[in-house]
Amino acid sequence: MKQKILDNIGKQKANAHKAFAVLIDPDKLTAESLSETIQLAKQANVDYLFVGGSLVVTDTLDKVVSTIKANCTIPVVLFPGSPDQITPKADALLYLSLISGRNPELLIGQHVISAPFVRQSGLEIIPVGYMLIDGGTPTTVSYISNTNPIPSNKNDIASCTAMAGEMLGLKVIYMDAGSGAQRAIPTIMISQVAKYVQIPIIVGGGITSPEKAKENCLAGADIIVVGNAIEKDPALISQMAAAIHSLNH
Ligand code: 1GP
Repeated sequence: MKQKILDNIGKQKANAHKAFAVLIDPDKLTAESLSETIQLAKQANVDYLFVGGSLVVTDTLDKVVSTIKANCTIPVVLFPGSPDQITPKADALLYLSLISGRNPELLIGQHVISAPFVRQSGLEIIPVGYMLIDGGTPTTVSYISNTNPIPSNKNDIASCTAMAGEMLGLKVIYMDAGSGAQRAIPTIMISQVAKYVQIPIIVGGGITSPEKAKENCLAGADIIVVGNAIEKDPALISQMAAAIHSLNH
């Protein structure tokens, strides 16, 4: 099975290259705002476009991904809130196991049900240990997943969860405070987790400033994901990208 994007993420980590992913929620975009986001992402050399949301209530996923693919070469990575948010038109799929929670459906159950469909899609599969961290207020993802996030001051729980995920063979850890979180993940927790795992770390949820994005990278995040803040202010794409990429040689 092809592993182009995962290989690239691994190479970027090996070269200490920090990457920026813009999260596109198909429900929150108009045709105009999608086209603006694509243009700004191209200009800012955004590394990845993640597409998905906890709840995709419209049927625009396919169309959004086709539009992105027709207009830029930035890899499109699905970040699905549920197994029906999959389109073979994307480049890869974050195959998420919610390892911070104790809901068997999101650890393995839904994966079993959707396995033939996912395999058939031909998408590159990226096995991800997905860790929800408390962001100060219940987010859509904690409500929908029916799981408790890891408390934001429990660095040891976060580190052990990430370590277990790595030893189970997951290829990436995604630390997420949830979309629109009141508080982003504390830098100290990111650096603790980074100390204990070798695999790449994605960090997202509630990141609203380029400074915070940069701080997270210095703490050990390899890919920063921003969605909400960019929906409110698309100009942040270039500022975030500049802050993150300023750390690359
Ligand atoms: C959510 O990590 C992503 O799953 C991005 O969060 O929308 O708060 O940037 P924001």
